[in-house]
Amino acid sequence: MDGNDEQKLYDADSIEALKGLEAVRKRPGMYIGSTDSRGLHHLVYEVVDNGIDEAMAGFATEVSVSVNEDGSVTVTDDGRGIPTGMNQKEGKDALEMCLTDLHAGGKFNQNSYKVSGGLHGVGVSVVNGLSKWLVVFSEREGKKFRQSYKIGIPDGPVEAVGPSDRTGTTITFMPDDEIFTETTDFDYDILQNRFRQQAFLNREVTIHFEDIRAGKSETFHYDGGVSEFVRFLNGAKKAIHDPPIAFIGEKNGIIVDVAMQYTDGYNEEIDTFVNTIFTPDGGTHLTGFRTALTKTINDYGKENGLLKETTLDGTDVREGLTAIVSIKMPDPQFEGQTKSKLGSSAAQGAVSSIMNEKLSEYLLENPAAAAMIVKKGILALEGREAAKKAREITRRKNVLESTSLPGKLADCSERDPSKCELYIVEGESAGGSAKQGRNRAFQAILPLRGKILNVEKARPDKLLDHEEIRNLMIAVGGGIGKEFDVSKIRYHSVVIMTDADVDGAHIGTLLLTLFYRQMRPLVDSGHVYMAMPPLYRVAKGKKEIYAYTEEEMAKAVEELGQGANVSRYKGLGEMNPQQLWETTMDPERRIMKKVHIDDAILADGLFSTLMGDEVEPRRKFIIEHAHEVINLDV
Ligand code: 0RA
Repeated sequence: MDGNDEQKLYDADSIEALKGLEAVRKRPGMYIGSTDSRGLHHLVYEVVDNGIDEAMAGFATEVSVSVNEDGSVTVTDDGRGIPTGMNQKEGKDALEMCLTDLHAGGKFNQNSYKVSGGLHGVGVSVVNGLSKWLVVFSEREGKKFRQSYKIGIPDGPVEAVGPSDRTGTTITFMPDDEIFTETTDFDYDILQNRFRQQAFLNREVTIHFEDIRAGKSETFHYDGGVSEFVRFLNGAKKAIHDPPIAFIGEKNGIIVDVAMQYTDGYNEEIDTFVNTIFTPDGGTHLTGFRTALTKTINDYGKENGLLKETTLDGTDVREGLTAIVSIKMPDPQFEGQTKSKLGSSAAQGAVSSIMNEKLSEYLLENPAAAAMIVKKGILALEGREAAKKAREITRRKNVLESTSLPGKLADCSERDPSKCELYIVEGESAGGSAKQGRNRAFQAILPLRGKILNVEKARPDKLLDHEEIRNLMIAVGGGIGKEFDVSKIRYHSVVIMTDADVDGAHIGTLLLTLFYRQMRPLVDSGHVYMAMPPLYRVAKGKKEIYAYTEEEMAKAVEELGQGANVSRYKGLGEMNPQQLWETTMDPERRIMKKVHIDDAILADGLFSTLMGDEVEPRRKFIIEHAHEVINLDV
């Protein structure tokens, strides 16, 4: 092969690479999920995950991330550095291949617990293709190498730019605003949550995070790993034993890292991960954990005379349990449309066998905690049986009363749920206005008297003792708790309408807690909304303008000119039925925000913190964090 041939080969490969990145730019969603804020943040995760892969493989300990003044992001790790030097087969520098060939990363890097599958592990080349510009430095073999790119295309060859006495990789990229048309702003809280979680899951790594623009920085490192993760999730909940039960083991090349802690509450939260990827739909590792948990606790109870005739079922032994199951395995297989469920059958056996062995060991060595756990399971079983009886009674009653709707509900005449809206209104007087102002064809009104029960603190079998909860359940129509069936709901829009004050916010949170804990699919399928009443009425003569923000108010004052009169609405009750319809309920004019819970892990902790016993964390959380978990889309 002479020089010319080599040049041709190089060009041919460059064209191949170009085609690959063109595909990425044409259909970015295929590679990073979406091009909204979520997709934007995936770029950072992708680069950081590469550094964490190096840490998992034992070559790196530190990953530093910085959001720079100009909005670009720099990620540095102290791993081996991306290989450099001409790749004979491809006729191209290995570093360039890694950053421009769609699937090059995996070809070289044989780390067996690599993050792969799901949306991650697509490779830094995808980030490169979606960046206006990117600069990479690789330090290894005593030298520092550099290459830069524009929308994934090299500005020039890989160059040695100086000596180096360390190894590692540094990548700086600027997301392309022609791809990320919605936003290119990185959110401190979103990134912080992700890095904290990665640090919990990889106890060997330290993640430094700095946002120059936000003027904030933080370092995440947890020697306790998933055990500290569980403590963090339990937040303000009361644990019945501390430290969490934690163990790590290995079987058939699968590393199983588990931590669990029982609280005095009733919620079960088991979050599972494979190679640090969250698997929201569980899968084989979760099944292995659950079966082993049920078996081990029952065996212990029987052998130690704590359980006589009865056998606890899975829900009994999981009541009040918070757990993290994090496994690391080569080449995990994911299932389901969103690839959010682990399918690899080897994981089930590995998790259950390590659980069986280590959990029985723990129970034998900690008889006091073991007795409490078994006792808690027995209480759950008793509660479950009592609830079953109560349901049977309710069912029988319902047959007699032909499932009558609550008297306070002013229902709509339309019967097709997809066209129906239920307004849950704070206060009897606003409820009255809403009843008069609504379009009774498709809008139903349920007024609430005062505050509803905080379901976070109530026994599940006692919920239906509360009239307001019963009314809400019957009105919405899908049932409650584990039996909730979203296909049976009577309204496809459930709208929370409260005053724009502290009490209103509290009632809103109580309702969201009820929906999140007891009617979760209602929230997940996007049926829950917050009504947004105007904050001001600006009037002059016969003209009036409703303003929903301070800015709108200022604009309206300007528009109406001298003599404009501004009144601030303090509550829904200040509006007459006509005004309530025009400003807040008329589909043509109203503003409603859809409630969606972005990150189930965080939301769970948030609700516990918000609705638990301790006041201080609640106050702090409401002020600092509420906006980041409960995302409201207009
Ligand atoms: C390919 C092969 C090797 C390491 C890497 C890629 C690597 C990629 C990235 C991306 C960010 N940080 C990274 N660190 C390493 C192995 C190289 C060897 O065997 O020395």
